[in-house]
Amino acid sequence: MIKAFISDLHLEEKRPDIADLFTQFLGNLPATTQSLYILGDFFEKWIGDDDLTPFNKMIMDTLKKATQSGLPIYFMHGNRDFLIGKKFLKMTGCTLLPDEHVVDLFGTPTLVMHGDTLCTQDVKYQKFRKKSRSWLFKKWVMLYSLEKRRAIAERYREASKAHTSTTAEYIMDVTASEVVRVMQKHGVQHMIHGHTHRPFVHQFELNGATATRTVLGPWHEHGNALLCKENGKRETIIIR
Ligand SMILES: [Mn+2]
Repeated sequence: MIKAFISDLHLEEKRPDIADLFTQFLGNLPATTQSLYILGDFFEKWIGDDDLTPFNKMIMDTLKKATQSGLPIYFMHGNRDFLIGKKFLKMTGCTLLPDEHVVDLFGTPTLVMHGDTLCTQDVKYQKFRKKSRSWLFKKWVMLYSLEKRRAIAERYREASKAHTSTTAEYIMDVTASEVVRVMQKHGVQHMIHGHTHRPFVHQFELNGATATRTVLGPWHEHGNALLCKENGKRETIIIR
């Protein structure tokens, strides 16, 4: 049996190649794959479940086909697609997970997250995050027309680009103490997340034993996924 993990595909209309990689990835998943976890930023942006462009519909159909063929897909919000809601889930058959979720990896409890909440030194972003995730903000945003929301999203994207290009690298990486705090909170020794686009398996000591933090890679240059097997083995696959 296999549990598969991906994040940060940043799917968007102007990169049909990434959508192709995703379809290819789904089609080539081993038959023993028990479930797929998408840990956020699946889309480059999501302005509401009513934004049913041909591209979005095509991606949703791909997801639906997979879930209907018997592959459970678990979905977590990223900072770019947190407006994914009930309609999307219903149309695709995906199940939404909370921002912090413990997966039973064949006997090893493993915390999965998008990863943005771990970057606590980015105070400006955390402030925005807190505001934007409230139901009130979401409700308010959804009152705007699709066109207006598209413009707002574009503005946010520009602001975010400017912010990341002027913010120090270390501030945009995870805060070690926050990693420890959240792992202790859930009583786990292992964690998987995305967001930082710095794929790596970090090993460190926690509670007198080895702990790991696996960072998933983005799909800008090629697809990549983490496959966790029943025997405890892990494999990172590259999709080209
Ligand atoms: Mn992200």
